[in-house]
Amino acid sequence: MAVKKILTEPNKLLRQVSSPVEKVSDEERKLMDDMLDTMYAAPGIGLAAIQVGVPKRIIVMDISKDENKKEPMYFVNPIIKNKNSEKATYEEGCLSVPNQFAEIERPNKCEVEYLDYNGKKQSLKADGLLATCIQHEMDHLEGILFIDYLSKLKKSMILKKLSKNKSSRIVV
Ligand code: GNR
Ligand code: NI
Repeated sequence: MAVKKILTEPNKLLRQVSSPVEKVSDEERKLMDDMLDTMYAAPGIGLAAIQVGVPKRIIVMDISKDENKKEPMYFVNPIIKNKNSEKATYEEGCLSVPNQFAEIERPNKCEVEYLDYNGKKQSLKADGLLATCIQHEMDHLEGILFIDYLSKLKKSMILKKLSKNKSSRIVV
């Protein structure tokens, strides 16, 4: 178990498309354990492997509200089967875009197929925050960040702030 460094924009790795996992083995389980530690330490409700620099299609999440009752979820090679045409808007943030938040509209429900911690095939119907978070994390697997959905102006303002903070080592 280890807390890893989370990559932040601007970083080319965050734009890389992640590769499918061939087999869920101990190496992947170790990565998922470390990702979960990293996510809880941040703290955040989801994390994609690329955010710790590993370009594999692996996501961990925990959207439980009770800090004392952990409900970790693991998704390997997730595929969205169905997206609802109805939309929902959430204020999103991202550990790779620190301290920046924006309202993002996405399908309000989705169905996802994936392999679990043990490599077993699973499917899940998600709505609410779970649906939003899964879609946010799956975007990471394609090298997409939530700021990509904003207007050019809003996006460039956020990127400017981030580069400034990075170069002067100030974290606001
Ligand atoms: O911790 C996180 N919170 C969050 C809130 C609204 C929508 C998406 C998220 S995911 C984010 C953690 C993160 O960056 N995952 O990639
Ligand atoms: Ni994110």
